[in-house]
Amino acid sequence: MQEKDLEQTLVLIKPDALKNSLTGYVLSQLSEFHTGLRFAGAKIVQVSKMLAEEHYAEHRGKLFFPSLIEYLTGCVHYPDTPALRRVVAFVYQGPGAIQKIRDLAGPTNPHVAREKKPGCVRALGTVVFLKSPDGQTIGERMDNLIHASATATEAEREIKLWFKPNDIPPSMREYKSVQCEEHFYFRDGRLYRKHETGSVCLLAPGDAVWTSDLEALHRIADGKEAHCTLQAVSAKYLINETRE
Ligand code: 3AN
Repeated sequence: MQEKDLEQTLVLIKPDALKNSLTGYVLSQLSEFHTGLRFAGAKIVQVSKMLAEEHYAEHRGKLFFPSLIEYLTGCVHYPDTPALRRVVAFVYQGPGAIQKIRDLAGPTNPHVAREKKPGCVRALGTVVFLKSPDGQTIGERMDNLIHASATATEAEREIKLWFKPNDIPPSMREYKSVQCEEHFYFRDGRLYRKHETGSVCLLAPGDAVWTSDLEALHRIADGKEAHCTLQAVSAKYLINETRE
């Protein structure tokens, strides 16, 4: 396979799409027949607050951020049925994967999507006004059904955030991974090298790990600044581990 054929992108089918039974529609829009792209990874995820906050880290501090997290974690669309709060995550692979899926998704804002690109997936989304406790409109949240990575740098960050190396067949893995030779545990936002009561094992000897994650874990364990947060490394190992 040629280098350019290996381009990968992350797609999330978000809770509003699941609630409206649009998963099949989205998948058929993105099918290999229409796009020439292939699945390299797929999983059903009950999205933790930690994973949602890392995914949307660039929006931290913005007015709509808390609402965005509530949306991605499924709390908005499934307020009374936590068991149904899910996102379906995919890695798609193939020539021009990032741009092809961005084009099919369409503009971020569903109103703009309907006006500028009728027929795109996000044209079926909606915009929700955010209100202050006294009823004033203070912003908006875009319920736009799918997420698709915007750039190659974002695709790498996002795929490594949602997927472990061995969630992707070795022949389809685009980013470097190695075999871990140590133990790493996580509890209450801290990293441990030995098991502590209540800690979760992130990695054990023999596990496949993204090389960049292992570098970050070493730096964090040594008290140094890393290229990403401990949460960004840990979130994927905690996927579907516990009920939120
Ligand atoms: P896209 O999803 O098209 O890549 P981003 O990454 O800029 O767009 O934004 C991620 C998500 O944050 C969007 N899908 C949307 O739900 C929300 N968002 C972005 N900008 C705004 C905004 N100005 N007001 C409300 N929500 C926003």
